[in-house]
Amino acid sequence: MREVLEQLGLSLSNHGIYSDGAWHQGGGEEVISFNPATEEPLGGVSTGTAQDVSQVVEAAHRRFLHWRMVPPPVRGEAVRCLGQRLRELKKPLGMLVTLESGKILSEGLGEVQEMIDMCDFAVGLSRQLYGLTIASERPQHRMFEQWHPLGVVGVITAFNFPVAVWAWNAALAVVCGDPVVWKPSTLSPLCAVAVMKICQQIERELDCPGVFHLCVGSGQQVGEPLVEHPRVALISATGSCRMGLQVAQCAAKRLARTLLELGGNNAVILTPHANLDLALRAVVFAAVGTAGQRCTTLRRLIVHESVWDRFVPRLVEAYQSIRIGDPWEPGVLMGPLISAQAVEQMQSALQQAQAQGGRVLWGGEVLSRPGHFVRPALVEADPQMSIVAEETFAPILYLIPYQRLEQAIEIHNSVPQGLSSAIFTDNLQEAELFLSAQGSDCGIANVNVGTSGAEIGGAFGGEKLTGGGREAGSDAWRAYMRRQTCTINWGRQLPLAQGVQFPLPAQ
Ligand code: UN1
Repeated sequence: MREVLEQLGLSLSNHGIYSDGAWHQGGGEEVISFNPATEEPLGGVSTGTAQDVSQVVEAAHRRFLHWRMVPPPVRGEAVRCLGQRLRELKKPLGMLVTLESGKILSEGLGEVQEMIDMCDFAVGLSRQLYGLTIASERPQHRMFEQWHPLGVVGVITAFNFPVAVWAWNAALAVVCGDPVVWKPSTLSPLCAVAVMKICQQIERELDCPGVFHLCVGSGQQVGEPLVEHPRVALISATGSCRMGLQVAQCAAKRLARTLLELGGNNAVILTPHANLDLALRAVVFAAVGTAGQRCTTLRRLIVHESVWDRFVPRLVEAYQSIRIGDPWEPGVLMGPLISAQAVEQMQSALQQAQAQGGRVLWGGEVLSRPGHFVRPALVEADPQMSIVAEETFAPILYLIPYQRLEQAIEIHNSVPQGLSSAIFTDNLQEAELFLSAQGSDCGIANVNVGTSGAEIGGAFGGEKLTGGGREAGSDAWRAYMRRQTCTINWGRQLPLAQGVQFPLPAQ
């Protein structure tokens, strides 16, 4: 463990503020990061205050005034170097993700790969920040759109993807001309410090200090001042719906832009035409992967009553075979939850489910060993149960029977969140209905692919209480730029749009 930390330039006590190419202590208290699998401390990180946030944002803004004029492909070079360094450090950084977040090593490495993919994508994009050319209705006029850098981007991330979600935002923002100020979760501050040490090297090599910034601290001490700061043009926040509502309200006071990626309550519909072998593997990965702590985690399985008896016993058997333990051990598929509080929340949700008429088919117990370990739970449920409409950030899968596909879709869409969704079927009509405008109401809708594990090439995000933001691939970059519509008159007349006449009296 110590070698991993050393390889990444971390010590037992680290500065949590990085700004203008230098590390600072900040005025807040130190947070200690714990390994959720052992409850042992991994290291401490100092935190910032509102005053530190202000200084960091001002520094980022000063850099913005210069960075916005650097040609995008040259800005892309910083991201290309970041991707290169991440390739070299994939193993130790993946291991640190595992140590700090508790996800299994393959997923820790996958998360670093997601950063690398995002860097590659953004480098290509640095030559493709295209604007439209528009046909003008006026003679000898040319109309077009161009995209300019927006300003400082504040990025608030959660513990469950302690590095990848920052990369979704940072890789795009930097290419788009926006310096980034990162507020990571205080549950995974070491990952953020490690990433920022890599950024520091790149800023030195390319002589561009001030592009990447970090300010570790709580929501109240660092998050709120960041969202309130008038120089922060865009706040990209990932976390609970509750947190997102606060961010949105606070940002709305100064009409700042937000990009919100909040809670999910993702479902799979399993039809009579599903390939059950395929579905079984997909369901278990989506429900149990990352110990049920992804925003894309499968939380509701809506099963046709004709397949219930063939599928559910196999699912219980698969759950029984899942190895739970130290996430760095080969063969382990499920690590711990992030904290004792997460374990309590899971227990409380299971109690509520039972009180509301749900039946626990398997699992849910807390394991008596150090670390926050639980057994994943399968609960037979009714869609009317209020707990089913909530996102509990833990491995609880509610199983709900249905008779008609239209009814399944109604159940599917009946929750307040709208992130990810999937149908398992080999029937074309069923698949297309699910993807149609009267099908899934989510930002992500899959056929024969689970709800989690999206590639970065697509735009990522969801509707309703999930917040409506889109990050990562496709045209998500547009959120990090401002659009300018330009009209040039290259003639010697002044024709007005819509045929309006406005003759001045002869002079
Ligand atoms: C999250 O949990 O906040 O699609 C992000 C997925 C991952 C990203 C999850 N690529 O599951």
